[in-house]
Order: sequence, then structure tokens, then C-alpha cells
Amino acid sequence: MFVNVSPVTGQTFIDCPDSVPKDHFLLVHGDSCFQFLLSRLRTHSVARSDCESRGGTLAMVKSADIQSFLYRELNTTFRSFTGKFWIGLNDIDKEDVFKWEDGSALNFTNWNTGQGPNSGSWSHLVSHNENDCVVLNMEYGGKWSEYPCESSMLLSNPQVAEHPFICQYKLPPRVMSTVPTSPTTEALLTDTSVDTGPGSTDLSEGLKTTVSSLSPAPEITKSST
Ligand SMILES: [Ca+2]
Repeated sequence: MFVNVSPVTGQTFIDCPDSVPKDHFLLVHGDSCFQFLLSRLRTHSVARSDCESRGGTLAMVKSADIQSFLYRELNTTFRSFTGKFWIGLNDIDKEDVFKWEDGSALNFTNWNTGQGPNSGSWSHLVSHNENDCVVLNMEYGGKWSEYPCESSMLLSNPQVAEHPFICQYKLPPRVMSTVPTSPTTEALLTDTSVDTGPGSTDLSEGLKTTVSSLSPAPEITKSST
């Protein structure tokens, strides 16, 4: 199903950052825009840079809700694209310590069997194994698998480490929601002003008296020349 309205904020993909192309590969979910770059096969670092060039990151699957959303879209809207999709998770900095692109630790995980921290029998012996980056693997029901970040002749399991990927962008805050507060602010300022005309209410008269007694020369900024 094509979802382009966030049930959280009511925003559509049109509200996504200007830097992101507004096409049917761009979907809104929660407080984020997700861009499905499904026909571009890239290594992890190139995919990550591509997302960053538009102000985003590789998709951070921080909740079961986001996992379900991505799986659903890849399994329905984009079902013609299959395989493994880079997400914004890796243990490049420290073996077996997986972090999201924004540096946050994992709370929700969706590892495939035999994947994730301490899954390799040799992992305690090496500073890094070949698999420091993570894909959402549609060949295994959307479970996560560790894969080599970059293509290399040295890979024991020879394969080109280029996969499609999903970028994530924060939805900008809604501009409309700030507008209604303006008249209230204006009214408050008017009520407390010492220049309020004769039509003032009793309350503002009281405020006038208070302000007048505190600052007897309200025009001081104008008369200071
Ligand atoms: Ca690793």
C-alpha cells in the first residue's frame, strides 16, 4: 500500500526536505521521510554518503514499528525489488558493538539467526570480521544480516558488496502550528503596555499602574538621545 501521509503529524511527502526528490520512492512514516533507493546498488560507504548529501542518514530501524513499515513497503509497494537493503547500522568502530548512524545504541533488534553481536565463533579473536555493516534482508523475511561494508578481493565469500539502500530524513516541523500563538502573544504585550489607551480593562489598568510605578519613564529609550 502506498503510504504518504504520516498518521503522527498529518504531513505528506511534500513536507520532506527540499533536497529530496518528491517521487513515489519517498514515503512518510512517523516523524521521518524514507527514500527507497532500490535500483542503485552501492557499497555501504557510498550509500551512506549519498543519504548524507541530502541531509539524511541510512534508515535507522529503531523500533518494531519502523521495521514493520519498511518490511511492508518492500514486500508490497516495492515487491519487484528483492534482496538485501543497507540500513544505518554497523560495528565499524568496535567489533560487536553495533550503533545506529546517529551514534545511538540498539534497543530494538531484528537479527536473523546466527547474526548480530558475538554470533561468529571467531569473533572474540578478531578486532573486526569481514561483516561490519548490516542489511535488512528480504530473503529472510526482513531480518537483519551482517555483510561486508565494501567490496574486496580478500573476501572469503566473494561477492560485490553493493546493495540497494534506504535513506531517512527528519520531517521538518510544521510551520502552520506556530501561527495561532501570535495573536495571544500580541494581546499579552498590549495588555502590559503602559501606552494602552483609555479602553483598557480593569486588569490592564492594574498592570499599567504596576508598570508605571516600577518604570516611571517608559519612553526612556526614545528620549535617551
Ligand atoms: Ca563485525
